[in-house]
Amino acid sequence: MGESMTSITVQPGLLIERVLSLEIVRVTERAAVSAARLRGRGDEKAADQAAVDAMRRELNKLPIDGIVRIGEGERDEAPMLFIGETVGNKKGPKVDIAVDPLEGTTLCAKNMPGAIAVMAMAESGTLLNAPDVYMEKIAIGPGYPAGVVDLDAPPADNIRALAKAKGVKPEEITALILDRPRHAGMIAAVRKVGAAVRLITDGDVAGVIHTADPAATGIDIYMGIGGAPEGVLAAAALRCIGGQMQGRLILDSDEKRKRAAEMGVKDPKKKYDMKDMVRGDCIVSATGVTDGSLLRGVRFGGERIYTHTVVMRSVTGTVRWIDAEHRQLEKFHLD
Ligand code: VTB
Repeated sequence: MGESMTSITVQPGLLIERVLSLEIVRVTERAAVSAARLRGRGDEKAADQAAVDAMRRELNKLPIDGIVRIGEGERDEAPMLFIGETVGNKKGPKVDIAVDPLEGTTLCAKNMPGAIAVMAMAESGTLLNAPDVYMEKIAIGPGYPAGVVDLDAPPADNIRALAKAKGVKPEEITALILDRPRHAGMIAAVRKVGAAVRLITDGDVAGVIHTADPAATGIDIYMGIGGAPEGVLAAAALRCIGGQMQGRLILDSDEKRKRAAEMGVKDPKKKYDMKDMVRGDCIVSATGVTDGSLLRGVRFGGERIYTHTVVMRSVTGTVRWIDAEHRQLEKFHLD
């Protein structure tokens, strides 16, 4: 017939990873749906637990030999998805796992915008093993020269440098910052130089992701202090979509320094670049729990459940937005 068939060729090492980029979507979808059932009930613990259970159940079905590097807590304090727990059916590649089954538990409990279920899967041994402490963070999207902003520069200098690189006035820059008393000085400095501040009450993984597409989100820069585990997840996402991020653990007590050292942190004052936090290829998935400016929340439509997910792959930089309609509802184990 003379017709040539084209076939898909994927490098052998990347095949599993490519297939897993859909499997990982299932994991965050399940966690999001389970948490969303408990939206607005004022019970943070119950919502978080529902998301953790669902995420762990799905993760354990995946053809991976995974180890949780960023999880619900350290072994003695978290019964599930603790740091060091092995996940997956062990019949696949060795991978590092970072999870936040419900990022923004308070947002979910209060049914406020921006709660997500999020996870990252990375090449074995490539994720920063961050203890559950605070981290100073700064992040911007793609398209800027390396080092245009810096964690150690004053906020006003960073805003001015970013504005210059973007070719706009500082007045046209918007910074996203967690609304906490500890950020009062930073917020004042950003406003003084003329820029706008958008405050969020929680959810700085999504906060950092906002910087990747300023035209769509209106956010040019994320800055401030949030959780270190969230920092590693955000770095994984930005590694896929492009952008720059720096973070530094806040180890302000002997106990924290000891914990960090036990997890392999050699220099407690190290300024981590995005690529120090996520040293290899990764895939990241996030599903909306409540409606947010990045993702829509779960919709329960009687016969169907609707989810909205973004999944990204660092190897190719592909970002997929997945609107799913679920008809087989038993899979969610909702009752
Ligand atoms: C942030 C935010 C999280 O914790 O990391 C924040 O992204 C930092 O901690 O959603 P504090 O609340 O103590 O300031 C969360 O709000 C909750 O994990």
